[in-house]
Amino acid sequence: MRASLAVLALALTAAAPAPEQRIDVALSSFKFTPSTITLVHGQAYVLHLTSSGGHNFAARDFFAAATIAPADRAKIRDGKIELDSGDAVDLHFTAPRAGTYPIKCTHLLHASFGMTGKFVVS
Ligand SMILES: [Cu+2]
Repeated sequence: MRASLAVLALALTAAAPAPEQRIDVALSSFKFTPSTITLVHGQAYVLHLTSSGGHNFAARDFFAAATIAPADRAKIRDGKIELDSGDAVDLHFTAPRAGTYPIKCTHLLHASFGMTGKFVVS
């Protein structure tokens, strides 16, 4: 019994993921700060979004490719996370394959006013 517990403890240790890194992104009229988010494939992150207005964080290709924590999947609707002024949303995920994935706010004209960004995964 003691030996099997030791094996279990070793297995849990080996499976432990790298520490999660936090990324803060502020949504405001009309920008994402920062607008470029650099990630490393396979690394775990928590994306902390805050908004000072009614905006969304639309990143359909990224959300489809990344591994989103099951408890956070319902925060994404139709490839977007909607935020009202004062909202804060945390999204836990593991970065997908290398590439560049666009981000925008899909509210009327917000992207044309400059509310765009991108994930760059290496
Ligand atoms: Cu917006």
